[in-house]
Amino acid sequence: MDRLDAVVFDVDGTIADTERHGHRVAFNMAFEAVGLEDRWDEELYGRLLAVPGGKERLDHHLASRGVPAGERARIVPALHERKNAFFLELMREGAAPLRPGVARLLDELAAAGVPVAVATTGSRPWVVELLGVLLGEERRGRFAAVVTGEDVRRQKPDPEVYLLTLERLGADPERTAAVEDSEPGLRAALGAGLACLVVRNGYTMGHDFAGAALVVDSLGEPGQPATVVANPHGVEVEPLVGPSTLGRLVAARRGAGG
Ligand code: XBP
Ligand code: MG
Repeated sequence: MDRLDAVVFDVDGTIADTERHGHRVAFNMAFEAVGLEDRWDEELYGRLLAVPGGKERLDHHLASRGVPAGERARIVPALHERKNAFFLELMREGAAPLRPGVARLLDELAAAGVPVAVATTGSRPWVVELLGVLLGEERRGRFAAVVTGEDVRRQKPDPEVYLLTLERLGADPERTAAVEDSEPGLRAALGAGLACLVVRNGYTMGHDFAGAALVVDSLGEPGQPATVVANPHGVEVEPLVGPSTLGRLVAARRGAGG
């Protein structure tokens, strides 16, 4: 297998499809809990996802309907905390299960001795908890680094979260792969020099994934192979995307001088 220093996983939309029935519903529950009339339907939330960070998304939305900055500064932090609590409740109830192939890939990477990490815009109060809810304590313990939106000054598409993750891993970006779901996530990974595998989802289907080393609709599970959407390096893709495919992506990107 081509050498892999590490694989860095995004969370929202990648490990689980958390946005549509997780975060979005939790934001609406928080609005209701504090007596606000706002509700984000699936279409509006899809547009609001262009704003990285839940607090920033709330501030952007409230500003768009004329809430003064001072009032926003007063209500957004508490509103976001309420959302995070509702979000974890929803996820514990199974609102957004693990995406196909995530647990399998993590287990295969562990068996191959490849370190893994998380780099997410999401907030630490729920990220670490959610990894345990979705993956179990043993798999959660395998992440050598969990870097969240609180740990950086600039959110994706800025590469800061990936640069910090590489630093904590002591990994060579040219031998590290990222697994992402969205264009901002892809841009952040590319900006830090990683080869990026994109696993599209309903909200990111139409994003521009130029620069991705491979785009699939799923990592693949037995009986449900990965569907390749774009394979610019023409690498051999296992029907169940595993460490070998990721190693080939990293080698191909290095060979292409990307
Ligand atoms: C996705 C995000 C996050 C979530 C909401 O992060 O942009 O803001 O939508 O989580 P990623 P917070 O895909 O990088 O995991 O409310 O905690 O920001
Ligand atoms: Mg994401």
